[in-house]
Amino acid sequence: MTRLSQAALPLPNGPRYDRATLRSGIVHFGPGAFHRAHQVPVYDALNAVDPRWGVVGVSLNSASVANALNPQDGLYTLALLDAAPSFEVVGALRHVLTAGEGAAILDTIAASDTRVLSATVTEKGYCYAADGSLDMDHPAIVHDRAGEGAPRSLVGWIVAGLAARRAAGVGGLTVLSCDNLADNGAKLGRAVAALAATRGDDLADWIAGAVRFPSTMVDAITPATDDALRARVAEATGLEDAWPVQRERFWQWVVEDDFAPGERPDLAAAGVTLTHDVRGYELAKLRLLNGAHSSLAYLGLERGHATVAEAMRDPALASFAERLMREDIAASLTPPAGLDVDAYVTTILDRFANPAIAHQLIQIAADGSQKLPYRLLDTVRTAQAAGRPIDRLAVPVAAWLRFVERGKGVADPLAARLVGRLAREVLGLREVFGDLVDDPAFVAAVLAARPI
Ligand code: CS2
Repeated sequence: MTRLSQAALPLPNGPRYDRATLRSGIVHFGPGAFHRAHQVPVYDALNAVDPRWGVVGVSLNSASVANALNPQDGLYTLALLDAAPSFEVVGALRHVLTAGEGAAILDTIAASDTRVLSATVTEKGYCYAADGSLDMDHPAIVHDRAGEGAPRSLVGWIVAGLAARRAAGVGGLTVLSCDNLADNGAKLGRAVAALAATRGDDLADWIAGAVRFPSTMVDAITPATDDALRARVAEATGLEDAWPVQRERFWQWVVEDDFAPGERPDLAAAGVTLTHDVRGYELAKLRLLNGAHSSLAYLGLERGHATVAEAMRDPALASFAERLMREDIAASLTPPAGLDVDAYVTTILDRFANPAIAHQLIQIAADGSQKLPYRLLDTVRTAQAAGRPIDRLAVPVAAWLRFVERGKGVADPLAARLVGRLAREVLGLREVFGDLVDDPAFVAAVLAARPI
């Protein structure tokens, strides 16, 4: 079977423009499944009229994306899964660089065509402490502060890249954090400023004047790629693709309208929402969708389910998730004008139940120590401050504690301090629970919470 690559074009299912005219307007750290399923297709739509928005990916921790996609000239297939699935070949990703290609990474960030530096590196990729500031004691940040050799952290690469950009005299750009963290842009801006300030030059001042860090809300359910998807794509397209991606048809991207001056991608033309109130969207999505997702993951695995859709077919779990969202989480939100929270919850429940998507609960269960603070614990804090009960919110937190105590399938940067530990011990981890460690009502509610 022929492998997907530039030589196989043109194809009826895309890309719908001449890739020879593409320029690289975007440098993206973390070109994994989520970025390629959610954002690269948005740039593909823009390139059909304005081919400045090609993407250069940078994969810091693994060469596997580069090894799979560079032989395909960056091309890959996006499977959109619903009752009538479709398969599109996406063209906007041009090349993937790895950490060993430091000079090329810096040159790309410093190129005048580059207008956006974005990231999807998951929560742990930012090296933040529990209070959301850059963890100056994180080994990668300690290394990057010393300034010897190539950076190891995302924030270190951004600072080095911005220094190269200033030296090249090409002006600032926009840095877009696209992970599931509240205030993701503002947090990244503060982290970059903090690391730049340790350099002993005036780079931090230049960044403050030339670089913008809008916050974003990203949403599209994107199960990890597996061999079943590779086989399905080969059958549907007649081409071999080493790393296709899959997602539901629904997608949403809300971006704070705060870009650096100069050229920028016309994201609104491709269906992205630009707003000055991104926080309301971010919190609604993180607390409702991701909060319910993590709850279904820990409670569902315990009840023997493998996927979200399967968990949603379990009436006890489906009704728990619905009540958690409608009664407990919704009360913690101040939705932006125009967001009907009840209708939003209904859409989320429908999306979770999508039988065309096999979203593994164990994938969602990963990195709980990094996810729970944004997904459930902030909601607990809001409920307590308003004097509302937290019993139901404590149920998934307790399920996470049982999950890490059992240890089966736990993938988490804090795994060594979680696996096999008793609930009471883990509840003392300030990196995860912050001030809630000292809150007897919270600790009592979690210890009292029973499985469903
Ligand atoms: C999921 C998210 O893996 C997880 O933790 O909750 O990836 C979720 O599917 C996306 O945020 C949906 O936009």
